[in-house]
Amino acid sequence: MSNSACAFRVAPALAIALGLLLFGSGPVPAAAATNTHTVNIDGTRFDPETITVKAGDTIVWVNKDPFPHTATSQAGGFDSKEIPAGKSWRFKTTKAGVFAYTCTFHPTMKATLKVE
Ligand SMILES: [Cu+2]
Repeated sequence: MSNSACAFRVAPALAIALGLLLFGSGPVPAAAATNTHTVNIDGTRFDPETITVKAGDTIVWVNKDPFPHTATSQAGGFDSKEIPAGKSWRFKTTKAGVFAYTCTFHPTMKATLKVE
């Protein structure tokens, strides 16, 4: 076997290795123009209690408790209605503002959504 024949066998493996290296360390592809943010509902609390997003972003409230909750802005803006245990509800923001919200079942649950 000549050296050149050997090189032909090695080259594809090198190319694959290089490709994996580039793929693994390359920049993460740009996210979609709008972002999605998660608010967990866990232990009868919103987590995080304050979240700041850009208008057009989507918020997903994930109810991790074994009983229902709501995410309700009583001043207007949004109302999830009942989010059953283990379910989630998403809301796409449209306009800037500061929205205090609560759970209608548990008035001690208070949180704030800030839309910039
Ligand atoms: Cu609740």
